[in-house]
Amino acid sequence: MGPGMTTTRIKTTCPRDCYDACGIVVLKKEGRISKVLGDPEHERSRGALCAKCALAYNGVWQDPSVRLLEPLRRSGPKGSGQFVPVSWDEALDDIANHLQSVLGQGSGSSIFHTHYTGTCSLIAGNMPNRFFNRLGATEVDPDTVCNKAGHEALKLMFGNSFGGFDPRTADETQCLLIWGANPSASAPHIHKHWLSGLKKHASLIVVDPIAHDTAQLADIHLQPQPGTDAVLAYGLLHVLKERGMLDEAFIAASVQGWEQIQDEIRRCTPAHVAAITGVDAALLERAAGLYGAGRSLLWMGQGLQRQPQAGNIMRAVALLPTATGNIGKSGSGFFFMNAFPDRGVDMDMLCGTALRSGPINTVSHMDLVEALVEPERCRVLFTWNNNIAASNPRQTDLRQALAREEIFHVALDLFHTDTTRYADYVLPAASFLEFDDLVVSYFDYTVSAQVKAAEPLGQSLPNQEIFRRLALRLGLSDEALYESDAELIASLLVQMGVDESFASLSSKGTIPWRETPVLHFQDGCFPTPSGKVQVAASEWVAAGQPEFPQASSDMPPAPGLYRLLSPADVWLMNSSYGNDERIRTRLGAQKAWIHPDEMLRNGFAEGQRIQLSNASGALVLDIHGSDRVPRQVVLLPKGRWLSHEAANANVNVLNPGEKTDLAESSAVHGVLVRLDALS
Ligand SMILES: Nc1nc2c(c(=O)[nH]1)N[C@H]1C(S)=C(S)[C@@H](COP(=O)(O)OP(=O)(O)OC[C@H]3O[C@@H](n4cnc5c(=O)[nH]c(N)nc54)[C@H](O)[C@@H]3O)O[C@H]1N2
Ligand SMILES: Nc1nc2c(c(=O)[nH]1)N[C@H]1C(S)=C(S)[C@@H](COP(=O)(O)OP(=O)(O)OC[C@H]3O[C@@H](n4cnc5c(=O)[nH]c(N)nc54)[C@H](O)[C@@H]3O)O[C@H]1N2
Ligand code: SF4
Ligand SMILES: [Mo]
Repeated sequence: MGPGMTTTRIKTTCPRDCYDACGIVVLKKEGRISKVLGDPEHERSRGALCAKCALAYNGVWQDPSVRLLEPLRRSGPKGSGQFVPVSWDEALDDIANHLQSVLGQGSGSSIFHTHYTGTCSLIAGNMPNRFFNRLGATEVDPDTVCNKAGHEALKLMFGNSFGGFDPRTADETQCLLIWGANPSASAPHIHKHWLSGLKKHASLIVVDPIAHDTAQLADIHLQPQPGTDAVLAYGLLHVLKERGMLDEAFIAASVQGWEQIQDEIRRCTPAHVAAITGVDAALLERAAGLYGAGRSLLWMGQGLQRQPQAGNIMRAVALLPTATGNIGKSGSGFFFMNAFPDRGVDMDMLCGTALRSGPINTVSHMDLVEALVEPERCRVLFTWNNNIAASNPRQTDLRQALAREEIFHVALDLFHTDTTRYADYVLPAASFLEFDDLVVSYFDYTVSAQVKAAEPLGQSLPNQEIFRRLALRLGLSDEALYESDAELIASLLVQMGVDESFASLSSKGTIPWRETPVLHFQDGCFPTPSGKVQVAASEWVAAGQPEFPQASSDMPPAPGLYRLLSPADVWLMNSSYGNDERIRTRLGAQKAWIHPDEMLRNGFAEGQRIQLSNASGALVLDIHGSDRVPRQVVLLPKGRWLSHEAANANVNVLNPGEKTDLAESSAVHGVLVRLDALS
């Protein structure tokens, strides 16, 4: 082999919004990336990327004919898709001029920005907030489109939503209860390796309306109607209490408000619960017995809390580890998200909170349309790291709002998306393969290096560099706006207590954050006002919740209506990859699934084109029968690109943007639709 054919191997990490945070190996031949693969030494990926990323990272992610290569300026009406290439200088000067004129009138808060999880790496995902904090901009609260209700509920109850069980302690568990998560789609390696390992010594219970692949792996699958989970949780508590399986000592020492829920527990007999949830009473009793017997883990999924009564549901389900003392001991605990603030990352430093001159203005994603259509309220809009036209509720209204000429819109992305179409300027972002950063898994307690494997494609730049350059055009002098990636990486490693250089971390890819497993609440102290688990507390009332969790549920859909569930798609990462040809081939036409009996009842043929509709909109697609879906439910996974669909819309055209009962978060799994055959 000649010197020109040398293959180099670079370890890096997938920074997408995914529990797995896979280790990656990039192979380079003659200085060019020849293949992006899973790292065989990484505990999760074990040599294989998930099917979607294996295609996309070797497909669109590196394809110069699909990636944005240079800044673009709009040259036709908004949304028309007409753009001309411009230089970075031209683009940044013009954008800075627009910002100057708004700032000159003292209306920093009319500069809006929406961002989320295009990349979850620490710097590219967070540092741009410094720029917006300095301008006094309005932040569209990122978590409100995903998991804010769950975070708020766990924070009110336990004082911390960012730290859950350490998966390494699972060796000591006898039971894992997965409630409203679907690892087979959203955490494919955890499903494949971790769960099958765990099943060798522990039982698996899954609570989900859909019999997905993880539910099929379970020893017990409880299949409630959506939105009935609080009643189900109380039913489990009823059985646990009857069988004397509660941890009375833990309750006495560490729980506030336990006595207030006794009536709810009493009335939730298995028969009562079965009537409301549809879960067989005997199966519920078996599940309670398994969970109550051993050290048990509880994984509370994101799907669980995208319900109208999300706050109440989360607190009711979180009663299970509380009641059984499955907290603070190895092999026990609950997990929602092991996020990086829990690993020492100083979020205020990373996001530049100190650069604000006053309190931050925020608005929920659920209220974005109102903000955009109100004259003068929003004059400049930045969208970076997300694709709101595809991911947000009220798709039709949002697209109309984005088409308003009054709003000066700057969009950053790797690709020309359904959102960038509406922008005045589209700025090309570099991909995670093209710059250094840090990745912190939200499942495992690890720290990983994201390592530059290639030069940015075309003229693209990492998010943070785009905002550094824009700050310079605005003549801003705050040093924090210009901190380099290398400086930031070094201080983040120190904050996390990682005693290694980035070079050393890069050679390993991923390291454990702590050598020994993390055990939350081991000392029995909870960072709540009372120092206890707050089952009932005035803080709940102040947050607009009842004092204690209610054994309540959503009403079943009225006759003729169906509950629409739109969770993660196996082939997509939110809306990412919806533009990859090979992935689109696998996705096929947009389709939804209902129970075979419902197919019969409606007289639908397999694959027939039907219409889903409600007051928000209508979507025409193919309908299929599946006994994995319960009656009265339609399954239609999220994430299709509008412009690649015959309907020029995806499931969010049906999403009215209803808020949860806590934290103004998305109640997208509560949407109701009707189904009609097309004549
Ligand atoms: N119906 C329905 N809708 C939902 C949900 C649901 O369950 N049902 N789930 C919601 C949830 S949980 C979430 S988190 C949101 C997610 O929604 P979004 O945050 O909009 O996520 P994506 O659709 O993946 O958009 C990320 C964009 O970032 C781009 N990107 C990738 N890397 C970079 C980068 O380095 N820089 C920049 N500038 N861009 C980059 C990608 O190309 C992509 O266009 O969707 C929500 N929408
Ligand atoms: N392949 C892939 N992976 C992803 C993503 C993706 O789009 N595609 N998105 C990423 C993001 S942003 C997130 S937030 C996570 C989300 O990943 P998860 O935490 O797995 O959450 P979801 O996929 O939204 O929904 C999980 C399950 O919740 C169930 N569910 C819905 N309503 C109810 C209910 O009322 N009760 C109960 N018990 N269950 C209910 C759904 O049927 C679904 O099976 O996945 C991440 N990983
Ligand atoms: S999206 Fe998830 S499963 Fe796929 S490569 Fe990235 S971390 Fe792994
Ligand atoms: Mo999410």
